[in-house]
Amino acid sequence: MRKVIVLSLMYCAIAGTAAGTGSLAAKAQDKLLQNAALVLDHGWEFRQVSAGAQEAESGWLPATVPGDVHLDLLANKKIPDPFFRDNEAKLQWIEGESWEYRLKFDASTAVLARTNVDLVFDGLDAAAQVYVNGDQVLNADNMFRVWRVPVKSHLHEGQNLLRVVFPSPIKAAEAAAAGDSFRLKSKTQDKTYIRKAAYEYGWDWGPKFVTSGIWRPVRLEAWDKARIADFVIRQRDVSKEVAHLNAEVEVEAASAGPAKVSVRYIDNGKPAEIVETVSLHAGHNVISLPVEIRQPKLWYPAGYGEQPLYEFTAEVISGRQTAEQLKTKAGLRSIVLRRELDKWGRSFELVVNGIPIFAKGADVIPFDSFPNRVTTADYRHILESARDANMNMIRHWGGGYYETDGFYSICDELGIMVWQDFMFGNEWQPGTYAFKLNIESEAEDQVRRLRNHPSIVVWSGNNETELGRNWAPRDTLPLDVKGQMWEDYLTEFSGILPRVVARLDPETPYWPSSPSADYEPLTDTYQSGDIHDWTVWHGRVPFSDYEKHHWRFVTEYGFQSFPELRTVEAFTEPEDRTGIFTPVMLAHQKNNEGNSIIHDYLIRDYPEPKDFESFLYVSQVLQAEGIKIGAEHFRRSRPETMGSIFWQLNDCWPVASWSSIDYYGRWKALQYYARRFYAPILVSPHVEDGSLKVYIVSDKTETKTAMLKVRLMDFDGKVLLEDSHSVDVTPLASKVYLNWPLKMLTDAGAADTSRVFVEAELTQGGTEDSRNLTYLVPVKQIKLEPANLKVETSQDKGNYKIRITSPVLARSVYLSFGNLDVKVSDNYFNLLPGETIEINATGPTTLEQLRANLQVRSLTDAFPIHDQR
Ligand code: BMA
Repeated sequence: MRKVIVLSLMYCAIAGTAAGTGSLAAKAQDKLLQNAALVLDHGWEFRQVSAGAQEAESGWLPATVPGDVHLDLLANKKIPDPFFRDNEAKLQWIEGESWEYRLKFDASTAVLARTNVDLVFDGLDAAAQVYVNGDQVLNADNMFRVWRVPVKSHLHEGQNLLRVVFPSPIKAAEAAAAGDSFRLKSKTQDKTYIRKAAYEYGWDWGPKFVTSGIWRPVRLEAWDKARIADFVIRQRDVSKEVAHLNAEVEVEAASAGPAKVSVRYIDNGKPAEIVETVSLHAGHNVISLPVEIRQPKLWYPAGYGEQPLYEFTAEVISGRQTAEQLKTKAGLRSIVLRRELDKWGRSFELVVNGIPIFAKGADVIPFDSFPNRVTTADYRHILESARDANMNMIRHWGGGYYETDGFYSICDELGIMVWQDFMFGNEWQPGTYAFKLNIESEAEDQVRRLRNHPSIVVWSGNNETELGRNWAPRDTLPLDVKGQMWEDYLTEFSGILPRVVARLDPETPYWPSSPSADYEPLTDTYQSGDIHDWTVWHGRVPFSDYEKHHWRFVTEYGFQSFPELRTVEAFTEPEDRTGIFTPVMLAHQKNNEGNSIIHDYLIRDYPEPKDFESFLYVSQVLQAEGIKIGAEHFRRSRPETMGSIFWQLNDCWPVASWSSIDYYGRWKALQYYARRFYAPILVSPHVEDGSLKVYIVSDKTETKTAMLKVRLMDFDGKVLLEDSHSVDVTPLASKVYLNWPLKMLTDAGAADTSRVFVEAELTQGGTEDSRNLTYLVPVKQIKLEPANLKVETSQDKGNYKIRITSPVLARSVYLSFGNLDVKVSDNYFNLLPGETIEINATGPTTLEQLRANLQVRSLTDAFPIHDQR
């Protein structure tokens, strides 16, 4: 969000010599007086540090900054593709080595003429020593901090040498941990002593690549009297009528003196400016300018309104010089995490601009094991996919890294709310004083950087550290040790972090951990806080068990599937694809027994798939159908439950995992299902208490008049029972709009309940809001007929139309296109008996190619003939 006005020093130098060109020269002179940044992103080299070779001029290879050592080795063809087959295991040596990066750069007279020159690293991963012309200027130990070091006295005219030495991260962590003798008692892991993305050490969906590198931009910043250290729009009180804001400009001044601070913005189409003359003291100054905007255009989560952003520009003028300008954007909204005692315990709901929002979404993990190859287009694709699947929230999970500004800017633009974990994933954290200071600085850096993003609606302390407080190896520790650990935990996650949030971003709620009940007791009758429901998958219970609980807010629940064949082909050889238990398929499954769990659940509901590709397909249907049960139950349970965030949206490499979109951005069945089960108005037929009840769940803020049609049908399309009536759908609520006792269904001719289904459909003015099917028997007992799909393709200008029809009910119809990049308007959908569905397809293909590659199958096609039901 924050943008430093970056002046190219090159430009200053050239323009400065253009004397006599009138206003250009004057302008250039002006700019020379402004603060300037020299971005150090070209000309880097790296090498492995080998014993005794420190001084040698050998082994240097070109490097990319920002980047990391794995990507540099790959670019220099020193290692094979880390994601192919089982290459991960062959690349573990890299983390045991030390690496060195260097840059020779010219410091121009213009830079050296400035009073202050700072070397700024936006991120070093992680343990690193930095040298300028041989002098050590920094010893870094936290990937998530911004490091600013005054270096003027170390620079000289002409060529300078910047060196960054990364000791082996494993050895550096061991050395850092050695300073804390308590770790032996508390069994705290060495790796936690260096602040580094936890997933680099491997996760139950991710490979282990513990890397090193200058992973965020680095630059020299030159300034004289003052620089703007930070600029934030504090939202004291925001309503539809008026927004009372404070524009806070933080100024670092080299010396005391007067200055003019101004803030400009556009108010209802008209430019507005607030100016204040202040006397700065040497050091850190906070200047707070009150701003009032009448009838503000508020920022809303997706589905509730627009996402307008106001741009503000801060300027500091000292003497006759403009020292610096900084721009920021703000989305004006009020946000409350409402926690009130109610009949179920204590509520947990996000209220944005006065509207209680049911949070619909998924957890987000890092987009790659090597963050620097993630592009803005990648972020956009995944986040737009979330928006397109009717999500309004993601939880940005704590085992990775704080994302780039670009990522959060896209969330701002799309109205995707972010539950932002601080980056602490599962492991117990050290309790030393030095560690506490370190994480306080980290939290300050990150909250400052991200607080202007309206999308961030919750800061949360960590992922599952509180939950795991008594997990092995901590379960057997002596009580006094546990007591000390708990004190340290509370200091960190209910002391340091919330204090930083309260100081720097008090308008955004803080939550101590995910999951947590904020230390309240939980009983069968008293529910409070958020939950990770892993009874399904880790607990191996059936999907229907989701319906046993009425949680307040679910921040994780999930089930794995395999990615589609094309993705599997990208990391395998043909011999790896003979089954899901080959060594390479197992190398791309990181959860213990994960492939067996998928298989076990699959055969509870379906016959054994007939081949490898069918297995991949059925695994996706299994996952999607399972999560649908949870998601619809949670939505039906509003207002008791106010959030459904499933685990997980994306992948960091090609793998069998809980994701709904694979590493290559390909939607799995779950993502298509999510678009339906997260529809703004959901119709959800459900068999309970001896009845078929049809719920309608509405996220709309107004009553909607719609047509509800419910039909009991057999698989050949014979309608046994039908009801169709107009309903006024209550806003922001879940209610039953039709109730058929099951006896009514059997009386209507549903004698063989394994061959019938109920279709519920909600339309407004003929347009479908939601359509949903349910069955009267468990999945295993459903007796489908082979579908014999009829497919026709045609061309319509640049697009293709695919018309599919089936005489009988066809479940989870799946269109695939071999290696063609074809986008479809829908996939994994149900086709009613006799119905024709037209799918739009786009992509770089001819009609002939499309026809040759298109495969359309439905569930029964995945099983051997004798098992098709
Ligand atoms: C929870 C998450 C992740 C994990 C997932 C699946 O523990 O917070 O750590 O990947 O479940 O096991």
